[in-house]
Parts: sequence; structure tokens; C-alpha cells
Amino acid sequence: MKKLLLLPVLAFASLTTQAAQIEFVNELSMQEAQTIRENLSSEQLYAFDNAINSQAKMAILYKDRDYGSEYRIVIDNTSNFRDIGFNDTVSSIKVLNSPGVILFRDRDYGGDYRIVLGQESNFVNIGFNDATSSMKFF
Ligand SMILES: [Ca+2]
Repeated sequence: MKKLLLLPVLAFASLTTQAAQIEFVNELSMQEAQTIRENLSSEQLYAFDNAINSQAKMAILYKDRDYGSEYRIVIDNTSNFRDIGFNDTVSSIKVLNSPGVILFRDRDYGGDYRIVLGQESNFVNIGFNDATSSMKFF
């Protein structure tokens, strides 16, 4: 029998800015996690469960806004989104166990960029829809 995931997942981190100390809490619901798990390959499933159980950083990148449609699980900096079949595609994101990510327009962390803290449900809001080609965690 498979071990039950410890859910909901709480990602808890803090980031100091010049202006103020800000805290971020992200939550992945049981239903979201189950849906994600059902569609992962065994290799991805291992990475996903490991990230959750060890509270390692992880980003879930979605093709559509409002965390919809196709997605990719990313657990480390990714220099070229073509490698994960997701170039110029991301429209929403959830970041777990990390304050956030920096999204770049070009591969190898180049070009214009946006900072996302925690999550963003619609990349139109940040003027970066279908534009991401590489990404770094904080
Ligand atoms: Ca998209």
C-alpha cells in the first residue's frame, strides 16, 4: 500500500525586501495533488512525492490561466523550457516550499524577466503570458 501524502502541503518561507519583511504561504489542496499525481510518469511521481515529503522547492507550471490544462512539475532551475516541452507556454504557476521564482523571456536566464512570489493565476496580469523560456528559484 502506498504511503499517504502529508497534505495539504504548506510552503512557508520569508523574504526580506528593502521595504518590509513579507511572508508567503502556499497551499496545494488534496484534490489538486491527487489530480497531479494521477498524470505523472513514475519518474515524475518520485520527484513530486520527494519534493512534498522533504519540503523541497517545487513549481507547478500550467499551460492555461487559473492553474488549468497541461502542466509541468519543475524542481530545480531550468535553463531552457524546450527541454520540458513547455517553451512560451506558461500562463499560471504555483510555487511550493520557496518564496518564488524569476521567469525569463529567453533561455539561459536571459532577456526580460518577471518575479512571481508564491503563485500567479494569470500571466496576462504581469504582462508575461506565453513568454517564459527559463526559470530560477529564489
Ligand atoms: Ca499558455
